[in-house]
Amino acid sequence: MSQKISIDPFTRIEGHLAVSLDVEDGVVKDAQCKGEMFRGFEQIMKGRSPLDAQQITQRICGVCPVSHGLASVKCQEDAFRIKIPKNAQLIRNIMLAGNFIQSHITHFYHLSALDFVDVKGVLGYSGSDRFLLGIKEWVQSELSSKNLYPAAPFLPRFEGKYLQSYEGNMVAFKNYFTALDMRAKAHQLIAIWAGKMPHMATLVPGGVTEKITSKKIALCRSKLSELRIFFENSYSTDVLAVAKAFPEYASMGKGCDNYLSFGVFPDEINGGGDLFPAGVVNGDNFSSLDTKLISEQVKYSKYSSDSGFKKTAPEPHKGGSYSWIKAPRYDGEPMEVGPLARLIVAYKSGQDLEVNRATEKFLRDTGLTVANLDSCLGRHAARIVELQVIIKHCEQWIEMLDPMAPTCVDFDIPASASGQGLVEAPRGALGHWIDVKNQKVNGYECIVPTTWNCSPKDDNGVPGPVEQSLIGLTVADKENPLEAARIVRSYDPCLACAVH
Ligand code: NFE
Repeated sequence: MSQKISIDPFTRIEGHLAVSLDVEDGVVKDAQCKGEMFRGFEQIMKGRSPLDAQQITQRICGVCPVSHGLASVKCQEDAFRIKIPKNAQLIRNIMLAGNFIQSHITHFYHLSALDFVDVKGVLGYSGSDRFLLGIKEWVQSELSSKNLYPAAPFLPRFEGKYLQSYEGNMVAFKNYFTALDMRAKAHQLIAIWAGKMPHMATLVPGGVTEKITSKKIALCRSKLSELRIFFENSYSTDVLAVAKAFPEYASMGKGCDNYLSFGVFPDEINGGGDLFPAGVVNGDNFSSLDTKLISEQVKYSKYSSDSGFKKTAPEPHKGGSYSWIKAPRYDGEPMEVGPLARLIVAYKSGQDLEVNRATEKFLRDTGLTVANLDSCLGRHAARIVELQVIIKHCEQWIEMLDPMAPTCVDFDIPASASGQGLVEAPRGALGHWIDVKNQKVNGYECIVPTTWNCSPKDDNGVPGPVEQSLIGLTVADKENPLEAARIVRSYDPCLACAVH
């Protein structure tokens, strides 16, 4: 029997993702990933000073503004032929590291852990932790109230098999709240150099305007050390507990088997090379990145402009379209981007890299294989593997800051220029492209991680990566499609970014 399942809204924040599934005899035959709004940031940029770009485009998102800011200054630096000083690169790495930590903690605890952790378990809490006793009392009173959504945001939820361990549930649930403080600390770490967070004030083409002092270095060390302790003692162990309790998810949620990374964290310790290299993987084949092979296809997207690049003419009523998200393709193929893509691209590049040693150690410790990484659990695991490497290097970048050396350089804006800025955001490959004419923005284009992952079908009818992860999935209970929720959220979709 054929049925439709609609999950709308999907994400716990950024609620304009909808997913619809065509299910036959419990198996997903087709999936549609829908971005349900248009924002028009590229249009907003036209006619403005290029120097507005990093401020305006950071407002695409409050979760990953560091990456948008960096992509924006990098496309200007490419266009204006600017080389930034070493201090600027170090500060940018530190700010981006802080953003990865903040974003990954948010993703696990606040956006996806509640798909696995049994929050109702707190009703049976019998220990003496005053915080958990307070939460238990609150949930009880909510459930006996007449509130439309009692105990939100924890309930309602899809019912199904949650973590069985009483101890595991209580620890992870308490960490949900500690994680809120940790996110604030990660923002404070960034704000030491950014002036404020979210939306950094000090990031400019040519570098970073904040001066380096020994007090700021000491503060930065102390924030990072608190984050490292939470990462090692809580986040990593909670992810591993979920992985142990739900081993079936190490073979569920397989993506499109193509991976793209723009490369990130240029690292002096690594001889100036990226800590996570750029590249493309199709199946087992690694190739170097060529951005000329990127196109945006729009047959099923709400745009009247043609498929191609740098074209955005919205058309809400276009026949046959089902999403405001475009379908980016690399050499005609869909690409998964994000933490898993960074790991796989590094691994298949065959280079001697620290991240590859961390991946191998993770696989040895868990008994998983590289093939298992292409899965729902693999995406969660990739975040803890990469954070381990990023935190370690961030500690070294802090020690390399030189208070006596400059943090930015001056420059002129030429009459006409164009450039591209590539970076990796927490959710994957992010590119900004700028065209300048008469010293004003003549064209601006962003291709964003969730646009790759949540893309609709392309001009050839090939589904996007998230859609491919859902097709073939068995949904046990159509009223509670928990399997689909877990898989889609493993990609950490951010629709505010995707539709920008
Ligand atoms: Ni709105 Fe973002 C990240 C970017 S996702 S969170 O990470 O760029 O498309």
